[in-house]
Amino acid sequence: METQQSDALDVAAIREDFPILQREFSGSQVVYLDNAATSQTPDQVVDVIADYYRETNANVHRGLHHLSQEASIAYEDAHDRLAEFVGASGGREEMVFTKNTTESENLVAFAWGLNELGPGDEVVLTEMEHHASLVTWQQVAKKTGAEVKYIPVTDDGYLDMDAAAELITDDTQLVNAVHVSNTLGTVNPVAELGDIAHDHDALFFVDGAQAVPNRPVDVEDIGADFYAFSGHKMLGPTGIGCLYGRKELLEDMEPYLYGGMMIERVTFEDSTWAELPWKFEAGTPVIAQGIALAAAVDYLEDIGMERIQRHEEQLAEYAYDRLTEFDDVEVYGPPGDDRVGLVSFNVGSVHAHDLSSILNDHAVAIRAGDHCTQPLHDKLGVAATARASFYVYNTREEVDKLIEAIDDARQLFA
Ligand code: 7TS
Repeated sequence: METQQSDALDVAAIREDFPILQREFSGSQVVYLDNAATSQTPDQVVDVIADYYRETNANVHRGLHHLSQEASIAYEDAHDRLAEFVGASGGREEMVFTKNTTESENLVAFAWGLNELGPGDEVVLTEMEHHASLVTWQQVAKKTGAEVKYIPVTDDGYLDMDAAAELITDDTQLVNAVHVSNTLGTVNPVAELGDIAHDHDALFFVDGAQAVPNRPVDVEDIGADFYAFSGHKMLGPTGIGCLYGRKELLEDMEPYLYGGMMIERVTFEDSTWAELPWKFEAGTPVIAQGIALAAAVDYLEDIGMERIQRHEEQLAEYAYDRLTEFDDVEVYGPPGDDRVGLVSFNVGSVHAHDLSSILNDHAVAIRAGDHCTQPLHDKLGVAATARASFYVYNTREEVDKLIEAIDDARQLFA
């Protein structure tokens, strides 16, 4: 495939690291535009996983033998690397490895929320939350008698910050907001939201699943008390997520899962907990995944997060402009020059699933459905949207292929 050099990135060179992008279906090379669901993994990260299992594999924290020591050091260092990547100055003590963003959300909701919330307390979310936070806080609210409130989304896809200032009150114990919406592509003013939360002594929890992969993130500049993200959306493996938490908060919190590895001392009567972050990592942890995620971070930083952000924004703006040329295509969310690298849309009365299936005939991989934001889709008045999402290896030519395939679908359904 012809690949042009974007003014932000040398995409042709990057694509060499992703052999999966050479795959063909029915004679067409795959155009992978489902990166908001999961990203591809470069050879450099695959090699780290393979090398780990070939050369180092052992359980961590327990063994006195060489292999266990090597694995332990690499695994612990990976925590420092991830902490540094998102600006957590406390290092590994502020960086818990989980399974994914969803588990990071559950960790805070159950380890903190279940113990701290009660009747009269409020948790403020946004109408553009992913089910990972929305469903989780709903359940904890039910168990504790607390109430969940939602900051509205405006018609053009932004958070209504005036409403936020009204909704967040001294009854608010925690505000949980997506940094970047996986459906609208909106980048939320998280630092501003954090200030409002803190003015009312509420904690501020950011779901960064769609932000950490594509922009520089500094949890301390944002003022986040907790910040969650997933490895598999940022060139890392599946099965690992991260939870940044301010050290004092994590120290005060009860564990989330109990068992081996997270204890200091156990008697038949009682137990005490290991130091941070191990107190929150019960059982054999995500060793290979953690080490590989640190390698993914090296890969991303070699490219440069500002450049990745610019590349994605350029692709999204181009896709937005091309899509809005069709008068029967509705695009959701902010204008093309003010969004991250994803575009959700519908074509006339064609169901998003049918559209996705026709695009698949052209080997164009997009997502169709509610993207785990059903209440937001209710608000948009649609059951489903089609979504194209871009990453470091995508090109303008691939956006052109997307548009050609959509045009084909339009004519088929006309
Ligand atoms: N939060 C946001 C903003 C997300 O986009 C996702 C995943 C999650 C949380 C959950 O991440 P997980 O790693 O725990 O699954 N979003 C999507 C998506 O948009 N399509 O597939 C998964």
